[in-house]
Amino acid sequence: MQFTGSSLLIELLKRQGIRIVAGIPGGANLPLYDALGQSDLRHILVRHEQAGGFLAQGMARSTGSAAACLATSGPGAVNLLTAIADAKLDSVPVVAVTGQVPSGLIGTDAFQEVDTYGMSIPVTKHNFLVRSAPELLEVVPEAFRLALSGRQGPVLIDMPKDVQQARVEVDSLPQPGAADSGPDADGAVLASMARLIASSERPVLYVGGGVIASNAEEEVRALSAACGIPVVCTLMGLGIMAPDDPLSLGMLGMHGSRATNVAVDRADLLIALGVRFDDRATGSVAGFAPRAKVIHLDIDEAEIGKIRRPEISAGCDIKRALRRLNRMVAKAGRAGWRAETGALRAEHPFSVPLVESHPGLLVQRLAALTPENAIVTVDVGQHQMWAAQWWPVRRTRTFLTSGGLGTMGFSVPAAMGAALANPGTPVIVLTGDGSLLINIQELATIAENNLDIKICVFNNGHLGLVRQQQELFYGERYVASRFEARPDFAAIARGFGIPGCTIGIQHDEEALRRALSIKGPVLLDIAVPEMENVYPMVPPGKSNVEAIWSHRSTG
Ligand SMILES: Cc1ncc(C[n+]2csc(CCOP(=O)(O)OP(=O)(O)O)c2C)c(N)n1
Repeated sequence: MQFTGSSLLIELLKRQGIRIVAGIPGGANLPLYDALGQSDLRHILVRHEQAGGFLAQGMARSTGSAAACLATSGPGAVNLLTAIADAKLDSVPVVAVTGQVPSGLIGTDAFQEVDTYGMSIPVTKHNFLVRSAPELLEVVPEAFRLALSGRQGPVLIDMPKDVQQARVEVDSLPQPGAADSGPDADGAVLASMARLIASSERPVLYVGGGVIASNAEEEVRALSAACGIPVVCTLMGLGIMAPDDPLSLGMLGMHGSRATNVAVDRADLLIALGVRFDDRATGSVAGFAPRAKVIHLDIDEAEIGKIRRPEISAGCDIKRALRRLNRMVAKAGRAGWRAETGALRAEHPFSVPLVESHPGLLVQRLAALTPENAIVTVDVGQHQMWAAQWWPVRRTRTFLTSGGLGTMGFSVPAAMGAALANPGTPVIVLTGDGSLLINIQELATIAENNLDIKICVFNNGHLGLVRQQQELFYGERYVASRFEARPDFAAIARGFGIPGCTIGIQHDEEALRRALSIKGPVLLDIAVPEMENVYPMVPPGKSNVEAIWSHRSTG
């Protein structure tokens, strides 16, 4: 078979199951685009490479499959790096293909040359600089295998222009790269975990994104139900337990409820599954679950003991380990502990909104007006935390958020990926007036592809989470957190060809309902109180039980 480097790359992407690829063309990847144009791969022309990376993430996060994106050399590649770093911190399988200047010019400061390979090393799981077209036969399947295996993550393939143009004769095409099956936990280790669970009186399951990556939600619920163990989750673990499950205690950490953080504080055993003891989850590490022994299961051995030394641990595939563990554990009701955590939950829900205009109520209202199977993407800031607290996440892969890197600008392009990968599934964006502006150009992409995405802007006229920290921890010295210019987002949306509505009073339910019932994409600019804060909030350096619980109490 005759290929060029470019047509071979496209063929290999297709064999990996890639049907949609996002990007922007430029001088150094035009041969690739030429080959793309002659294939049946669907290309989404984003308006900023970062958005192409987030679009790929939206596909990968909502489906669990690897997704791909493209960028040209130099500025294109550099623009993509934020989305790649974001995928690294949240372990999202994305394969990025960048164009590079011709091999002979590498290192000469050629036009649009940057050392993409070097710059991407710290933010990728692995990266390749392809030196010849036949190498692609190994590199592409290997890139996908690496992105999907073990702890998932982004892989970058940098392709010089001459490699894209080279002609190559291929006898046979390789098998697509697939995830290796992760290691198994040792049987004796699992047996001692079962014994430790049996001897504990106040165990808590602490679950995160690793459970979702290993598709182990059912096994977690089974363990919780069999042994009467309450479950707390990280931001990345929302959806593992339905919020109305009596054993679900919700999100822990900096903005977790008092019930959740107090339950962890009282626990005598913490069963940590697919989590990395991130500082937003633990607060001060010394004060985190101080009475608890720790069991830690994670596919990434490097996470074990990184922050907290466990009593028993295994670097293994969580799903398979839990299946075996669930057969070993002694069934238990733990009526006393369940009653205690149930009472905590009843006594201390999230700080109850005191006023009708509280954005938590807006989140609930939007959820009630949105079909249950919807995928929600959120941006970064107060609205993200209100969403995490108040949106009822019933299934995994339906709440997409930039957890690790906390990248403003994530929600809109991630929603585009979710909409493209899940046709017919409603997609809703919750964003802030700050975050929206970071990738607002993507409204053009949404309009061009008529993606059915409802964008809800929580407009408080501020970089709200920054303002909140200045209020609470910097003596109300507000620096660079207030927007003096207030864009008319509804008019801007219309300028991009998307219906836009301004909703002055956020509890005007009828106006919300009308706006959300518009067919196709729509942007709702919703006024929310400017000085509202997210509570609880753990002050920097404090332990989770020292949170500021609400406007009124600090104890
Ligand atoms: C790219 C990027 N720059 C800066 C920050 C720091 N930051 C975190 S939250 C926030 C404010 C977000 O404002 P907005 O999107 O309006 O949301 P709000 O907090 O008001 O709900 C900022 C600036 C960030 N997370 N990401």
